[in-house]
Amino acid sequence: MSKKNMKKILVTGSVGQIGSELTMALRKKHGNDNVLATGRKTKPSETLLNSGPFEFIDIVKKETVEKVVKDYDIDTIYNMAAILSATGEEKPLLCWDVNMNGLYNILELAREYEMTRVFVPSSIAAFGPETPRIDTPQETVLKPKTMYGVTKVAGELLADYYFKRFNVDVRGVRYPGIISSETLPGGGTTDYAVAIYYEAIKNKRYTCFVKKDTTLPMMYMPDCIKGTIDLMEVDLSKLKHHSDFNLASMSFSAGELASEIKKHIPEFICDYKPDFRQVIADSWPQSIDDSAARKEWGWKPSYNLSSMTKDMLEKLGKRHEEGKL
Ligand code: AKB
Repeated sequence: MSKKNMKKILVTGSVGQIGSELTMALRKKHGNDNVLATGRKTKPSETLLNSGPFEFIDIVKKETVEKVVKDYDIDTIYNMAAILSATGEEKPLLCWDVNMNGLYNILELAREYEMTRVFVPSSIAAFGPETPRIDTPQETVLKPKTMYGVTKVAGELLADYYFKRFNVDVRGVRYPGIISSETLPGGGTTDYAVAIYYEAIKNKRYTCFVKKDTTLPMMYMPDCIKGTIDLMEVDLSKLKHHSDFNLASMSFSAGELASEIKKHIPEFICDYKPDFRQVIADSWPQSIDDSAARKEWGWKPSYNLSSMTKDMLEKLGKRHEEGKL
């Protein structure tokens, strides 16, 4: 590949749940030195540090992002830095600042430096209690009741505005809850669906913070990474939507998840003590219609609850045996 065609990618939030695995996947694909991992405060893992460049930036402070954009000649950004739903309810102003002012800085830099492409994640949190909860359509009511959801709807609109008004090729999906074995999520409502696996392996017990019959759309990390990169690589002419693709994989209740884990660890016990996150979960859809993503860029997930659970328990079980969990 000639230098001119070589992508120089910046990942914000690379120390986070999705960012950490996305960075490694992009490094594998585009070469370690071509993918700059960045974070705000949290110490990056050895894997991230040893495999390519890392810098501390703060997306709310535009000059810190601009410096690395210039230094590394960045032409593509995956903006994975965000405050999630539960933390967003505890710190709504911080949530607005990072998710909106941070996003604005990213989009402005993409415009000013004429970047090739930007990825901006949205979420099922863009929906609210007035949205149809089963098979939620692509075009539907967007009246979220959380600050996180408000920033996701406004973020989708802002990103699409940058596409139409300034020709910045911004793309994004509405992620469901993401389940992964490498980096724990932080501050989300769907975090229980990850914590339950860790606790099942470590203590054979978990107290879940949503009710047993709470059903939400979820996805396993390998599908999440594949979908994210596939959308970023598809030819622009194929896309009718840009920053707001519904994306689905599987839906299950907290009780069904616990039963699936019990098939592998029969002594596992899960009890339920709903807290403030129950209200958030109840305002989100149970299942999603992702036919636009399937049609426009060929989205097709591979994992279901059973294959994901087998893989999660194998991976976490191995790390536990090695004393690394
Ligand atoms: C959260 O729970 O806040 C996130 C999300 C669904 O966007 N995982």
